[in-house]
Amino acid sequence: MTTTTAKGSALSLTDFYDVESLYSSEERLIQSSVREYVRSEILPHVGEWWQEGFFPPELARSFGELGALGVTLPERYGGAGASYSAYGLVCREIEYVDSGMRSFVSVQSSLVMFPIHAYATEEVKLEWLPRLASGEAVGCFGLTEPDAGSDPGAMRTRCRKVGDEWVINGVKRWITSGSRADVAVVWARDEGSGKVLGFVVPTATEGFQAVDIKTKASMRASVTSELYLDDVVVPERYRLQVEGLRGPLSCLNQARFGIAFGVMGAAQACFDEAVAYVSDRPAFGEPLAAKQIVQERLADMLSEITKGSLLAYRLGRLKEEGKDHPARVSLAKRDNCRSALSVARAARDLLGGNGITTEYAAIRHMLNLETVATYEGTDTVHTLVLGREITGHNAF
Ligand code: TGC
Ligand code: FAD
Repeated sequence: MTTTTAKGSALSLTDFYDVESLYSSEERLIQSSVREYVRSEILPHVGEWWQEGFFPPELARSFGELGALGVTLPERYGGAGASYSAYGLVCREIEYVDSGMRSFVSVQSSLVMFPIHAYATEEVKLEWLPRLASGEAVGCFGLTEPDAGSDPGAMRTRCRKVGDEWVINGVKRWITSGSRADVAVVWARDEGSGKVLGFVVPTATEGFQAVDIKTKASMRASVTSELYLDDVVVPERYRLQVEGLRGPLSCLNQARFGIAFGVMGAAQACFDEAVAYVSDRPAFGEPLAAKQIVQERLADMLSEITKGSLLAYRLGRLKEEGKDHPARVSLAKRDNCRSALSVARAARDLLGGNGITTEYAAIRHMLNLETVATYEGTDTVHTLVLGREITGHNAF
């Protein structure tokens, strides 16, 4: 991996604007320990896992031991009690390796541990959070349905209260870690009040079934499933203390934040690979790196990564100050996904024919990033969130 420019200046090609120096020593320590682990233990194998469509189950515990699950949660629940920026940096380091690996961590931390921490009773927090933090238990988040993705308010999954229990019926689609999960956070509309409610659902509950989606050409090293809930009964204590769409959307805010950091890791991996490749690859009597248009493309890639890293840094500090307005998160999620996709596509192209093989990382990242640009709110959804913020008109 290139760390300084070939011209020999002190500038780093992995941190051109010295953004890392803006983080605290604790944040950088967390970042470097995750970097070391994922690059030595996961990177050498991830291409093969992706090809096979496989997420090794033991990685859950490895991420737990690394402290990568529930980074921002208090230590009494098994978290690391670290900053949001530290969580962002963890996402960046993991996504350098593969977006599917980061997805696992995002879902566990932002979409399962966050709502349990924010909205469950103390008893339920103590029951699930330490196990989720260690990776002993895996979680999934069921919001999207076959006919309700961008518009989660159109969900058909229903819940109804019977005595001290809730009965849930419905289908959820595109659920990361679904068939691996021990616990699912499921969102359903109450037949009584008409409000969207959230539940902690142990997946061993009768009537719960998860079936994997096997035809993905993206995120292949990640498990994605359909969930079927057929008269699933959970006790009242497993209902989350939040009502309405703001419940699930508050979780998405956390995960989108991690994505804004994470995708810059995938982009950096593609850039590193492209720089190394064009430096050696001969064309018309000299290395590709000596060609003007190749240099322009590398300069564009470096600009995108530098701007996206600065955006993520600022978003982290805003979040720590409690100023992470959803529209700010939308801007960073949308823009950094666009940047990362453009970098990955350029890297893929600069690698020529080799760029379409999984012996190199570019096409794997490029295909994964198609999912990242789609989930957690499509590019268009975030455009319309920003448009609504700018104009006051709801154009959904
Ligand atoms: P709208 O009227 O705008 O809002 C309903 C209520 O929610 C509140 N709210 C938010 N709260 C927290 N964070 C946000 N980002 C929020 N956005 C809105 C809002 O204040 C309101 O609260 P209240 O108390 O006044 O009722 O709702 P809408 O029906 O118009 O929808 C808005 C829209 C389209 C932006 C939203 O539905 C949306 O974001 N759609 C995209 C759905 C999406 O992102 N799904 C992701 C599923 S999970 C996933 O993809 C995981 S991938 C795995 C991984 O992360 O790796
Ligand atoms: P649709 O909403 O049908 O969108 C289709 C197209 O229409 C898009 O281009 C969209 O931008 C556009 N569109 C939608 N509304 C408008 C509009 N108003 N104006 C103009 N254009 C519009 N969900 C979960 O709940 N949990 C998970 O763990 C999870 N993991 C996922 C993992 C993977 C690999 C994938 C692919 C998805 C995952 N999702 C998950 C679902 C994901 O969040 C949805 O796919 C996403 O929100 C888009 O919904 P949709 O697929 O139904 O597309």
